[in-house]
Amino acid sequence: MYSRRKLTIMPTLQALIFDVDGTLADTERDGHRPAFNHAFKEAGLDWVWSVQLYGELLAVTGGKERIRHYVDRYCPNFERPADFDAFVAGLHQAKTHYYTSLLANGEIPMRPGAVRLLHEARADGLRLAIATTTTPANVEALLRYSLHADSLDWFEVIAAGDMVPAKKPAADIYQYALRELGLPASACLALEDSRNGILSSTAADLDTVVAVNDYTRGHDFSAALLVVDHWGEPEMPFHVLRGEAHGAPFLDIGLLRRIHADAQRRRQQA
Ligand code: XBP
Ligand code: MG
Repeated sequence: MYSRRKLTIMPTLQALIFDVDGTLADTERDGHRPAFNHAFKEAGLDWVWSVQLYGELLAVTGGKERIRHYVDRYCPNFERPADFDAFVAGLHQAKTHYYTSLLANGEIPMRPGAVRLLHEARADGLRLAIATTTTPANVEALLRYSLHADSLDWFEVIAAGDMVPAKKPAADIYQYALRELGLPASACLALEDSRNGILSSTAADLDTVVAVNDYTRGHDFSAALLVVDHWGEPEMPFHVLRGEAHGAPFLDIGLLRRIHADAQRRRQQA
């Protein structure tokens, strides 16, 4: 009598879905934050978001939502204009203008290992997507000026900002990216930098690896497969903060494929 072992097909890794802010580039402290302050000053407002205050405000994703939260929480006596939504949208539009100018001046570099990883993923035939809370204009400017003039074409899907009703930590933006890719979550990995980000990716049932930054180092990443201080370069090895990197000095496609396969195996054995 032979035993009928359940033949289980292990899903292979087919796509990487990248977050943008904090993941591809360290954009918040020296990019988005000064752009917000520039827009506030130009509007004649005495609002100044310090490095520390901005760290607290980052708990709210989305620039427009963050401005509203700031007014609600810190400006109880602010006399709101009649059309407050239009006022917020106007501030955010000005901020986006300043932010994309910073990018065009080459002031926001990609994070260590991010460019190498993207080139390796393309060479390996992995499909690429983006799932971010920031605006499509900001994504396009970052890719064009900090990555490569043609790099918008590297990503099959750029899921960004108001394309979905609910921003991170809701799953919407990752679910949108998966639908557009036409792939199950089991065939993908998400790369993130923040608690809101991993809450969003895991709510979409995506296995996730994380590179922390100064604002997110203390966040709860217990759901991550691997947490590192940056994606690493041969001449600048990363430090593993959580999970198993099997001795690798930096994140590459081989390590991502191994991490993905191990996670799928664990899921099937559960
Ligand atoms: C980070 C965000 C964004 C940026 C600001 O996005 O929450 O809101 O802080 O950009 P992610 P906008 O980590 O998902 O890339 O002002 O364009 O929202
Ligand atoms: Mg992020």
